Amino acid sequence: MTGLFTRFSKSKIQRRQILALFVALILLLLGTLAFAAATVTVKQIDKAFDKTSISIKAGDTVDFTNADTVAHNIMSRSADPFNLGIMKVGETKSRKFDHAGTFEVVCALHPRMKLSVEVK
Ligand SMILES: [Cu+2]
Repeated sequence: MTGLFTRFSKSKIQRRQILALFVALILLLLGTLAFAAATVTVKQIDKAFDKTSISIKAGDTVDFTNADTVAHNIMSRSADPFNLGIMKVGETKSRKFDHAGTFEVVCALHPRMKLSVEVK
């Protein structure tokens, strides 16, 4: 009876250890996903951005894809300025946003094209 109890207790402890290890692994995975930087795609179609605004986290990247029939020049004169240069049809250029704030992104060739990027 004592032997059976000991064996039962041992396996229960082992099961708890395996469960604890499993929970730790899941938490680690969730933590990694929560802190992983994301990439958001914004397309240019018909001389416009396919979104008027996006909200991202600091460290995230925006892929600007020219899905239009004309060239574009994505840039920003805001507090975190950048200029991706001329983008040919079908071309994608990326911009990583490291600083929090709201930035207006425009096209130097088409002044009506505007995108608000909120970085949290
Ligand atoms: Cu343009």
